[in-house]
Amino acid sequence: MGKIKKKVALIFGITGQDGSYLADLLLKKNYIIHGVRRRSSSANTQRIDHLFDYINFSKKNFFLYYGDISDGTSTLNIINKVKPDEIYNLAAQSHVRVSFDIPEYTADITALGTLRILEAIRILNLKKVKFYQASSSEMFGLVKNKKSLNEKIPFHPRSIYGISKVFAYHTAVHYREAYGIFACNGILFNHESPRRGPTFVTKKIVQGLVRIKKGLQKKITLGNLYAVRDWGHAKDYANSMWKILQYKKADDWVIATNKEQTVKQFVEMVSKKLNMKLKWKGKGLNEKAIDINTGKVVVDLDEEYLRPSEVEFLRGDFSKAKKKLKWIPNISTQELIDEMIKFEMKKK
Ligand code: NAP
Ligand code: G4F
Repeated sequence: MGKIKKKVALIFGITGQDGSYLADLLLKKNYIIHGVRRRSSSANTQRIDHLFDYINFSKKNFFLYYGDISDGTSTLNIINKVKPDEIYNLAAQSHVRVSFDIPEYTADITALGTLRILEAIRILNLKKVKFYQASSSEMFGLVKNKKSLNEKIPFHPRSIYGISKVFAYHTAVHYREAYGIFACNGILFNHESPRRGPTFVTKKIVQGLVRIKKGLQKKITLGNLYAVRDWGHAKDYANSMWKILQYKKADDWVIATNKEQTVKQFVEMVSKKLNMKLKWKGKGLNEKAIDINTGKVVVDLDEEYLRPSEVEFLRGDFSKAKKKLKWIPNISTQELIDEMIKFEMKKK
């Protein structure tokens, strides 16, 4: 009997939150993993450094390349060298607020970067490769009815990030229809973890309140407290990415929990777990939370964190993924918060 050939995955964005969970998962599934990292002046591999405990260098199951999806030639060269079975495009300028400050750069990476990868697949004539595009609930944008959003709801993006993701989404659909490439979109709602970047709201809240509890910080300053999000765990969502590429046909999928919280409710869930009793007072930008035990302001607001246009409501209907992919979220928002708090508590 011949040896079963190991699957080869190429991950753009392996150093990010999702890339690191996906790498964990695929290593457990016995894949050979190739990842693309950007050159940076300080370390950007913290989220994958732990992998070196699992990597078996003699079996050659993990490789990193310097690359950047703004650079079409090197992107094509890496894909040509690796000739993967599966490509996951998780690379992006992924911060919505920042996309208002650097719109042109965001479009170059988040929109055109996807095009560069798909063009490379087409030019190299890689007929069998499966491609995953990290699409986003941010594409829904301005939602008319506050109901759960599924794959049929039209997009109305509210930021250049969202617009770039819509471009990338349609580019993946186009390469599927025009060239027969197995290109899929995972339309993922917000997902968080201890590995979340520090300027996303959940991490900012958990990290900030834990530091206040430890006496290392006085308060956190937020923006819109009333935005509604559907927050899942990145580990569950990485599993959905893999399932999407294992499905018999290329398609587009909403991945969510179908539960909602406001930013303010998230603050309350975290503070409750930390035994901090909060009292809210004031309105608009003057709204504040006071720690009843200390009488000190622990949350205040600043317009710096507001967006010129906001996505007010996101809750996803993942019934298609549940039915066809047999995917469901396993980790609740409370469990997510508990894990994020535990991680921050351990920090010195
Ligand atoms: P993240 O933590 O910000 O990771 C983004 C990754 O992209 C990092 O590895 C980053 O490298 C890399 N990257 C950025 N610019 C690049 C470039 N020019 N060339 C190559 N790589 C580049 O984001 P995430 O939360 O893991 O999200 C993964 C993907 O899913 C992103 O595309 C995001 O837009 C999308 N998404 C995320 C969510 C969510 O809630 N997390 C929801 C829907 C969709 P460095 O480490 O060097 O910065
Ligand atoms: O944590 P956020 O920055 O995430 P946002 O904008 O929803 O984007 C994330 O999820 C998208 C999926 O829907 C991804 F595509 C995207 O890559 C990213 O991962 O903000 C969440 C909400 C927003 O409504 C924001 O206005 O929290 C509100 N918010 C309130 N105060 C804040 C803050 N957001 C941030 N980042 N910082 C604040 O101080």
